[in-house]
Amino acid sequence: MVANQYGYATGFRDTLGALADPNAFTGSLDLAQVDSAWALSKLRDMLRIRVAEEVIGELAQSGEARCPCHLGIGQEAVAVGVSAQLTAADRIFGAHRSHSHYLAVGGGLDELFGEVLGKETGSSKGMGGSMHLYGPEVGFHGSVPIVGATIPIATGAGLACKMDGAGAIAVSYFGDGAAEEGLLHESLNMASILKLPIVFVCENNLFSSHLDIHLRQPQNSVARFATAHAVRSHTVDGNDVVAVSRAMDDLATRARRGEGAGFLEAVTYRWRGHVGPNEDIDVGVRRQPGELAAWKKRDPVRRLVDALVARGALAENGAAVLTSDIRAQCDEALLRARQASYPPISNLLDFVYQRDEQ
Ligand SMILES: Cc1ncc(C[n+]2csc(CCOP(=O)(O)OP(=O)(O)O)c2C)c(N)n1
Ligand SMILES: [Mg+2]
Repeated sequence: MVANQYGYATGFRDTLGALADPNAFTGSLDLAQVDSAWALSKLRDMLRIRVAEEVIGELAQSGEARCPCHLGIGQEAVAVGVSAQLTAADRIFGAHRSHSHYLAVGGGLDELFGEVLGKETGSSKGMGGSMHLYGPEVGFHGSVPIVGATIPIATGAGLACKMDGAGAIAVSYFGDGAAEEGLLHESLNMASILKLPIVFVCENNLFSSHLDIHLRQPQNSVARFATAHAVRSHTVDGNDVVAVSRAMDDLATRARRGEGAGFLEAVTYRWRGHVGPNEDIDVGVRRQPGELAAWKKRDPVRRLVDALVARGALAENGAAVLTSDIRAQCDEALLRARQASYPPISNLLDFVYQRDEQ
């Protein structure tokens, strides 16, 4: 029995084992079966997300971004590995920490920064902010701040994909905290019984706001909920883009073939606090000293860079060159977002209520 900080025995069982241990999986990625061009393109995608989120962190720090910003720095391999198996015909739904989900399927930097700054050029026309991203042209059908809220919508989209019969799938991204919402369990049951083409992707970063999973759940692997609903699942190192992509390949392929829903649990860790740019504070609570430093050794970007350099597919300074190139693209997109207009006040109720066409 483990006694938690409130002094009661939780009966907590560590079912993730090494996957939840930041000292494991710290070496360079195994690229034995992986094409260098593929790995390089995934590295570019991950760096684009990381640098864009660093920019958003700066905007939050300076107060220029006035919406709450939830950064997923450290978790980039999940969205990039999952998106490697998706097309724009698929229907992807995110949540409050979804910059990566949007960018990984090809969402634009202009639309992202525009939205974060509340400008008309934003992906939701500046009416939503960081937690309301939308890009149906790239398959991203929306993110919302209410924890778990998009899970049943994605399940409905899975039903629509099945009725369309064109081989598209739905994807629902959510966190380990959302696994505590009833919505997930109803959705898993429906997806299972109707054999829906949907993949539930749980980014298990071991925290919901400032609360460690061992204070909230009796076990730390959430894939047990999929098993309970007879949904096929994989639990993988979410900081390994190859492992995520392979697991997603299996689940997405089966869903497209009519074999029903899948559940991907990707174990990862966010480097910043729950909301905002700080590394050391989670919603006013100090983070465990040393834990972040330990998790940074499992950096999904550095591990891929090391593997590519060892193979001779990337120069020693290759990642630095890529990073400064992406930073320049981000700076240009940010300049355009700064120059764009705010939506006029007369648009305030647009997109809130359905208007009857007379
Ligand atoms: C229904 C609901 N309850 C609580 C909140 C407040 N809240 C926002 S994010 C969050 C943590 C969610 O944790 P998780 O699902 O693990 O996602 P993560 O933040 O770790 O990415 C909470 C409790 C909310 N937005 N909606
Ligand atoms: Mg979480």
